[in-house]
Amino acid sequence: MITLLDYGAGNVRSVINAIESLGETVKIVAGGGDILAAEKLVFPGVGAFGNMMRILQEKKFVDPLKAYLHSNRPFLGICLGLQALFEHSEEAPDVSGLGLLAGSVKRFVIDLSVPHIGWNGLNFKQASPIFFGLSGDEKFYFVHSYHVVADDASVILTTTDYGCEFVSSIQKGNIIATQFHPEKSGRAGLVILQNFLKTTAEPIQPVRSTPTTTLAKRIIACLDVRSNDQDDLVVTKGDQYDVREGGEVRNLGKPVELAQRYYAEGADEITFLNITGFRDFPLEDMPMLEVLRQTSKNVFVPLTIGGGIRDFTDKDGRKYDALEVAAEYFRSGADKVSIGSDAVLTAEAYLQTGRRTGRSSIETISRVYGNQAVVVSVDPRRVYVNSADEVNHVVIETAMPGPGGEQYCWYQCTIKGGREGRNLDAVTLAQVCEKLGAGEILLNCIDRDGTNLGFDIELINAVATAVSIPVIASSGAGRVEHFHEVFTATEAESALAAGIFHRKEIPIAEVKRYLNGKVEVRR
Ligand code: 1PR
Repeated sequence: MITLLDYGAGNVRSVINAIESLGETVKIVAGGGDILAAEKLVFPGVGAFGNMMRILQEKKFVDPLKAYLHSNRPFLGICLGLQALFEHSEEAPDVSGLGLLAGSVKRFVIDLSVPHIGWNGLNFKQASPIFFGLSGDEKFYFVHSYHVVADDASVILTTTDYGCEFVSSIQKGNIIATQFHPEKSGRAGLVILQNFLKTTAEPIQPVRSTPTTTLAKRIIACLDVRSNDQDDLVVTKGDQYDVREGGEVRNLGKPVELAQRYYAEGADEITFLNITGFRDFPLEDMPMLEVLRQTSKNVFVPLTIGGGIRDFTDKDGRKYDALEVAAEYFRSGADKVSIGSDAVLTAEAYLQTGRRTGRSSIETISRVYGNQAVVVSVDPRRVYVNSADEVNHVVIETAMPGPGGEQYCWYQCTIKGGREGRNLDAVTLAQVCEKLGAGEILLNCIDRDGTNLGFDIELINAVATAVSIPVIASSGAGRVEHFHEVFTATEAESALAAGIFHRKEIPIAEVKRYLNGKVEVRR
């Protein structure tokens, strides 16, 4: 029996699912007594350090947790569950950590995108039973803006390189904690969890074949989901966002089955977009939540869900806010939520007043769940102009002139799945959303969507160079070379595709085979 400390923020479902998939049962902590009585405790921390410590205090978990840790019984901390073991964090300077280990938690000060999101490797500093069965070259899923700085080097199990060398796991006696998420790290992550659960594994110190670790470029499979005319929830796919063919919604398969297929084929991440979320309300659209619950049972890579994340009043007049919608998605197995239309409206309001309200979906969700949990999905369309100063937007000079020979264009944001164009450009939207707390930009392109013509490199460069958070390039992938182009001609951290995977034109493994040796990928 594994005892799991869930303090109510973020996705603990995937930790439970991963442990259960290894044949163990999980008991969730209901009170401090459960912590004191635990034989093996897992603490998956998600979100923001200050919020986590505040909730642990409120629930009176801090003293039992300290007592458990000092008893040296088996403990596995994950992500913030590692950071909590230290004395302080720059993320919340007035809040104390558990103080089991001397040292603090610092924000990355590097020239690369922050948060550090994606699959990276481990430099092994010591032997540990949790490494039993690893070759040393595996990659694990990270998502964080802060990292621990341990005063006592003897507790450091592994480090990882990302603009600097940082501590990615520690061990002190039976206390183990990782900055990465074993439950989201595919087979390699399950090996680590299994070693922790059975505690009979031999300590080993794997050796990497390269001197430093490198963050992999991610290949993301995207599933646009909606109900068809027969009311079945299906994966669909548009051509420039038009998902109907001969009047019918294209049906490319069942969401849970397709997600499982992509996991097995090596997808680094899976994104579900509830594309009619702008008119349906997710909390009344329960099938989408069920899709997440089912998928997260045996898909152990990060899951992002988008569609309908906004404040909403139902037909009985009950008000829901975006944070409640996001909370339900996280509880159902999502690791990140993606906000589309509401981000555009929020940015417009911010630009008009110059003030944050603190109440927007981006702000409220990032405050509780951390910036890394908030993706902004942008649906821009090219608008050609004759000169750079013709409009009051970020305009680029384009190598692909418009129908009238126009040499310039800007990228107009849309809402409601491309149905409504707004007076806001994609570069400004991305910058405002970063300022408000978004942790990642999912950059679609209506002109390229479903065309197989390749990613819009000009758009991606315009946005990726304007923000310091990671950008996911999306729309238009048609050949393996397109992935190589987007990773070498832009700073995009990941590339998302839909049609070529759904139609089985190019399997994910073939994309990775082609990139291998040219661009760092997870194999
Ligand atoms: O506005 O917060 O409710 O979110 C709605 C979400 O649904 C947004 O993220 C929006 O991008 C998405 N969406 C709405 N309508 C459509 C549509 O297609 N009619 N899909 C839609 C967007 C775009 C991609 C697609 C890539 C790759 N899908 O994510 O998967 O373009 O396709 P490709 O590789 O086949 O070219 P809200």
